[in-house]
Amino acid sequence: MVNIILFGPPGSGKGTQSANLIQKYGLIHLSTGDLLRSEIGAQTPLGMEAKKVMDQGQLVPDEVVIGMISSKLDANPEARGFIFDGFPRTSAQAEALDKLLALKKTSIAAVLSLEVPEDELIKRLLNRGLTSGRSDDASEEIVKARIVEYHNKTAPVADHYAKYGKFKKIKGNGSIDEIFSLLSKEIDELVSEKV
Ligand code: B4P
Repeated sequence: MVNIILFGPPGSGKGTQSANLIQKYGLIHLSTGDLLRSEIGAQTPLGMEAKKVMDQGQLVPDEVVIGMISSKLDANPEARGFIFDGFPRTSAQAEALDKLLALKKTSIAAVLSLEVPEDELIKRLLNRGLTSGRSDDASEEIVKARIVEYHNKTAPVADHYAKYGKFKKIKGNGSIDEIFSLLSKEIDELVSEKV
């Protein structure tokens, strides 16, 4: 199994690149953002609670997202591996993920972190907000709050995996194809180590 965390601030391209990587490597895409938006779309109680938090640019409580990931892992016992997109976003989530994977006798192979300057992140998210209907992309104030939340709560996840030599920075600014090639080069090495 090859399990990869695609890491980086809001708007760094995690979702964009995941969509292409799962096609190439036959991995399963687990995006907590997509899972939460589907709960919001279905107007479930979980979705309605999550929306209030997301609309302020804040993170949804750990137990909610950990529960969602745990059931998705259980639902895919035959997977060749997973791309985790937008998860883990806190140290508690990282510890929970390590434990869940250990129970399945596997682990994270690498954390690939998309590095993008802040002005570019803001530009991308506001631009997406013009067409996506996503309320968390609707104003510069919310977008900036999400970036602050990232620095406060998510950046420590990098240290958690750097301790094990699993953290790698990838240039996230450039064409989508160029960044895809950089990520593929890293994943090719991980896949060849497993064979
Ligand atoms: P997410 O859905 O994870 O999304 P994101 O951080 O906004 O974006 P991503 O990095 O995937 O960027 P994308 O490819 O879309 O999170 C949304 C919210 O959900 C969070 O703020 C939080 O409230 C909640 N949440 C999710 N997971 C959670 C967790 N684990 N714990 C707690 N709360 C959680 O790209 C963005 C834009 O840039 C797109 O328009 C794209 O087309 C464009 N783009 C991408 N690559 C580009 C490139 N190379 N050049 C130019 N534009 C590019």
